[in-house]
Order: sequence, then structure tokens, then C-alpha cells
Amino acid sequence: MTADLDTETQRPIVVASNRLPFTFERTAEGLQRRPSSGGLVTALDPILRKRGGHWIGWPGIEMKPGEQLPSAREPYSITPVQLSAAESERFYEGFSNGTLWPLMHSMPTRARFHREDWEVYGQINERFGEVVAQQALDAGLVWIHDYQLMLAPAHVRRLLPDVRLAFFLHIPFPPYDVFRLLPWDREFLRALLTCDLIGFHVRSYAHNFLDCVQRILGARVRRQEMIVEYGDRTTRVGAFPLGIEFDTFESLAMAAPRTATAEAGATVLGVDRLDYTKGIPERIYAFERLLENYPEHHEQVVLFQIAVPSRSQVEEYRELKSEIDELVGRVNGRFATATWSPIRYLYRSVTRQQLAGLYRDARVGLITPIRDGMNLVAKEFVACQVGEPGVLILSSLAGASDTMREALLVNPYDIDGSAEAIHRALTMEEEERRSRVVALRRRERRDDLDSWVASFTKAASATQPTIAPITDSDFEGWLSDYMEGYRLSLFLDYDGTLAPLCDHPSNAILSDSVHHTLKTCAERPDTEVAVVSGRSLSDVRKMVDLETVTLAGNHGLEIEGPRFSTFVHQDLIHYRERANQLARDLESLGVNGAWTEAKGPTLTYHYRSVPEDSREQLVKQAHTIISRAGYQPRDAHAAVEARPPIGWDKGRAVLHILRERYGPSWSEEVRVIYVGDDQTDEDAFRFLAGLAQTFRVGSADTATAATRRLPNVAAVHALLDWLSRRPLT
Ligand code: GDG
Repeated sequence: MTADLDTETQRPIVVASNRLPFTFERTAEGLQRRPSSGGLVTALDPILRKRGGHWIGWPGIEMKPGEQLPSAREPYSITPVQLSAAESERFYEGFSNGTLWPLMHSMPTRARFHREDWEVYGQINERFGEVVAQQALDAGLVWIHDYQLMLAPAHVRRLLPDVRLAFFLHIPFPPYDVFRLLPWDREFLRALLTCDLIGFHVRSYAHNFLDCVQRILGARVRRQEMIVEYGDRTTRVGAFPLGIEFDTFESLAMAAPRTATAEAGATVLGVDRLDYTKGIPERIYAFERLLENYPEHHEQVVLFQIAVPSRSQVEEYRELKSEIDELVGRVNGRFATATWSPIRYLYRSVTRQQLAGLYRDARVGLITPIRDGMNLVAKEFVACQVGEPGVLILSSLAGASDTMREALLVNPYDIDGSAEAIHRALTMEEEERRSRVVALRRRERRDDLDSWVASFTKAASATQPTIAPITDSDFEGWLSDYMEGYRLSLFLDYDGTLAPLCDHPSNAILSDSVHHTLKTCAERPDTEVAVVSGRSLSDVRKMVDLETVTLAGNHGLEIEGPRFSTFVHQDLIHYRERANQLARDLESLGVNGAWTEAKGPTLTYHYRSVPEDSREQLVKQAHTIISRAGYQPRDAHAAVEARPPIGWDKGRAVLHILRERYGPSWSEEVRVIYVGDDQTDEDAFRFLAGLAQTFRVGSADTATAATRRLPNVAAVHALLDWLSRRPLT
């Protein structure tokens, strides 16, 4: 088998989705395959059949130890991701279909939010990410699909920092006010932003996503270009309306034998997975209204509804099935005659060939979801209009309505309006029917599945945009209103914030221009500047070299500054000797370029020069030694900090400085900005949440409590520069 290649890079494409294209069932004869249902498989299977590549997904059953999947017949390779029955319940039925599916379809009252489900969803996404990363070492493109795997990109990115990574969402992305109901909204957005490209079906979903990253994460969004900048990474966002295999459906429709429905008079056809988003009850009400209002259709017209069983483990789906059964029974009971039942309802799937014949012979395609990412049935219906032209009635709430403007568009909640549309479709002149169908078919033939794949993969392999320099207008937008009329207290971390990270801390020297701008800020009568560092106080004093600046060393355990009584945490006295002992203990780990920096009461074990493959072991040992000495180990940039177990951190140090300077009502006197790049700055970000504007500098890969991110030291300098030039308060 040859893995086919990503066109641009000539390297294989790796696709991951929750389901594989087939699902297994355990029978007396062993594991049996049956095709998976639904739009995602319909879309992806032909792509991989044609191009080859690798598909990673869940096989649909819990496999027994040592059990092998029957070998694949597909012309592409497959790696199954195993889930236990318990995991599948929480991950699939629970979080994917109980939380995300309704929420993303803007039906929040149906969504349930359970932490246990969320945790398992996170674990399974991590598992998927790891399997994908194993298979994608030389991939030209990793392409992850749909709402079940929205956190997986972050894990792939963690393991393969340089891989080309794209995501496509097959369902809607809801507006900000709905998405933010998700208690884990930030985690989802952050994970998606590890991708190079994120695709949606239509522009409005892409715009909803942009709104969310801007408002929830504080990311920088270039709307015109549809680019998100977050930390030091850029992500393209785009609308890629999915198409179908037009030619295949057309050929199937041409070849399909005449169906029994064609003999039964005019058929109004509905085809859906049995799902509450598909608007099946509303459709039956609309059909009932048609029969009430237009008796001329009695005995002439049949609504043929195919509902493919779906998610039948989920209670809500079982309830929906009963509701539909009851409705069909009631309407049939009300209108049926000896020779005619108005609704034919099939609760099972049919073959593709049968489906094509049904589409072709239907007089009306009634596709009226109350919410739908795209809806492929509408497209398949028009592809199959190879004989007498039928009429497509399409919900304006399906993504497909964005482009399929020649359909009769209806709001499915408007029962009378929908009934009118059915009547209009049933009585439409042939000329109008043909004009509409011709236009619809022309577009779907052109924008078919191949063209979708080509446009998506082309966008995914385009050169990644660079971060546009941060300008005055960014800072004005973010900070002007907040600061207006107030004094400013500005807190800055040192390493990685004011000076770039270096192999050795002694090399992390302030550039002349940053030093100058910092000095200008600190000399302004309306601004106080403090540098809060993990370095020892004497060290940070040497590096900053400005008497006008307040300095906090050892994460704020020692503070000094102008008009400020020097502070040394009272408990430190107990730790000086212990720190010396710990420094001696850590010497044993001084291998491969690792070394220990003794900073008085605290220490830092640096491993920046240690080769990647020996880091994990050393870090683990460092943690053990530090904990054994009664100190707290804490991960920093290529370093482990050892801090005495004193309830003190950068957050408390900031509070101390603010209270000393401005008294207990400091928040009424002064506005606060805090900028840092390190895990230890997170204490300050958390403490200052709602009380300050906070910026996390650097990579977007770790979570942050900061209000916004800045990409690098240059952006911090731009901020200082803007602050130094602003009009005096
Ligand atoms: C999700 C999004 C988005 C249906 N019944 C039978 C059958 N089908 C096939 C259809 C069609 C597919 O299933 C259904 O696709 P949809 O797009 O309508 O809907 P979802 O399953 O909800 O798909 C949706 C899609 O992903 C793709 O991105 O469009 O918005 O919700 O292809 O033909 N196929 C066969 N027998 C049936 O009885 N063989």
C-alpha cells in the first residue's frame, strides 16, 4: 500500500476522526464490519480512497486483549484508537454528544456539563493525539476532524512542534454568548489555536470563532485576513463549504431502478440521521398543516421520511424516536384513507443506490434541520435530479443554505411558512423547477468534494503568516480606557520578559534601548515601575541597574525600592542553612551541562543545555531531591525552582508593594499592568484577575490566567515604549 502524498510537500496525509469509516460488531462469526453512518464518513472516505494516506479513529467496539481487527480492505492504512466501554460512555455519549453537540448547535438547554465527562474527554483526546503523533512523524499534513477531537491538536503539537496541523469542524461554531456557557471554553480555544489552519463550513461559524478567541482569550484577530495571533503562534481560519461526490451520485441516480415511491404519486422526501437537530417533528407538523390547509393534496402526496438510527444509547435520542413514532401515528390516523397513508416512515438506513433512486424520484426534497453544520443530503438531492426536476426545500438554519440560494428557503420553526413552501413546491411549474435545479446542480458539480479537499489542503500547506508587529493602536485598544486619568503601577518579570532567555542567566542582559525606555517610564511622575524576578535581589539589582525602579528578588521574598522600606520575608531566616545543604545535594545532578544557581534562600536547577532525551530523568530526580529537603519544586523555563515552603509568591509580593505604595485602597488610586513570561508569574496573574491588565509573554502552549498574550520581548518593548510616550496623567 502506498501512502499518498500531500500535494505540496509530497509527504503523507494523516487524518483523525472519532469514527473510522466502518464500525465493528462482535457476532458468533467474530468481528463483523459495517459502514459507519453520517456526513463525516461520507466526506472523508472517498478522499482517502483516492489519495491513500492514514486514518486514525475508534473502531466502535471495546476490543479484548490480543484481539486483532480484521485486515482493512481500504486502499489506505488504519490505526484504531481503543476505548473501553466506560470511557466511551463518558467521552462519546457523555461529553461529545451530551455536552458539545447540543451546545455547538446553539441548544444549550439540552447540554449537560459534568466534570467527570470532561475529564475523560480530555484523556481520550490526549490518547488520540499520541496515536496521531506516532503515525505522523513524516506527515505532510495532520488533519483532525470534528467536535469529538477538539483538544487533540494540542497534544499533537506538544509532541510534534513543527508538524503542519489542521482541523475541520463539521458542525456549527456557535456565537460567543452560547460558546462561553462551556465551563472549559478557554481550553477548547487554546487547543484549536495550536493548529495552522482551522476550517469551518461557512463564514458565520468562522466569525463566531474569531469573536470567541478575541473576547475569551484576548487573542489578536486580523479580521480581514482571518488570522489569529496568540502568543507566538499564528492560525489561519477559513470557510470551506464541504461538497459531495457529485458525479458518483449523478451516476447512481442515472442507473437506479425506478422506485416504488415513484408509482405512489408525488413524494416529499426527508432523509436524516435520527437527531433532534434535524427538525423531524417540525417537518411532520408542517406536513400536517399542508394537509389541513390544502385538501387537494390528500391521496396525492406522501411524506417519505427515512430516519437512520443514531446514538440510540443516549436517552434523548430514544425519547425523540418515541415522539416521532407517536406523531407519525397521529397524523396517519387523522388523514389516512383505505388506499392512502400520508406518511411513510422508515427507521433504518437504505443503500446508497436506493437512496439515489429515492432522491431522483422525489418531487420535493424536504431538508429542514433546525440547525445543521452543512447538510449533505440537500446536495445529494440536487445531484440526483437527473430526470423530472424536483424542488429542494431547505432550512435557512443549515449551513448549506449559505450557498444553495436557489432552493426554497424556510425557517423550520415557522410551521405555516413551511407548509406554504411545500404547497408551492408541489404546484411549481416545470420551468421554474428546472431553472432552480440547473443552478443548484451547476454549483454543486463545481464545488464538489475534490474541490473542497483541494482548497483545504492548499490553504493548509500555505506559508504560515508571521505575527504583525504590535502597534500603538493595539495598546490603545487594550489599555487606553482602562488607564485613563489614573496613575500606573507597572510590574515586569525580568528573564523572558525584559530580556530574552539565554543559555546562562548572566548573559540575559537588558538591551540599551529597553533599559532606556524602562528608565523613561520609571522617571515619569505618574508611573511606578517594579521588576519582579526569580533571581536573587542582588542579581536583579545588577541586571536592571536603575535606582528609580522597585526590585523584588527571589519571587518577591526580598523587595527594595525608592520610597519603600526594604522587605525581607520574616521566615527566610530559617531557610538559609537548609538552602546551602540543598545546593550541595543538587550538585550530584550537575551533569550534561545542568547546574544549580544558589540565590540565598531559593535555588534554581537549570537544565537548558541538557540534551532533550536525558532531561526527563534529571528533572524527576531534581524534584525528588528538592522535595526531600523540605522545599517546593516548581517548573520554570528549562529550570526547576526550589522555594522554601513559605506562603508567598509573586502575587503576594505585588499586593505588598501596592499596599505599601498606595495604602489599602490602592485599587482606587492606581491602575496596574503586569507582564511576565513564566509559570511563576501565573500566581500574579491569578491574584490580579479583575484588578489589572495582565500579559503573558511567549508561547501559547501553556494555559494562562493572564488577560492577554504578547508574542515576545520585542512586543514588551513596544508596550514600554507606548507607555513611556503616553500623555501625562
Ligand atoms: C455532520 C453535520 C455536515 C443518510 N441516510 C442514509 C445515508 N445517509 C447519508 C447521507 C449523507 C449523510 O448520511 C448525512 O450527512 P449530513 O450532512 O446530512 O448530516 P450529519 O450526519 O449530521 O453530518 C452536517 C456533515 O457532518 C459533513 O460535514 O454536513 O451538518 O451534522 O451523506 O447520504 N446513507 C445511506 N443510507 C441511508 O439511509 N447509504
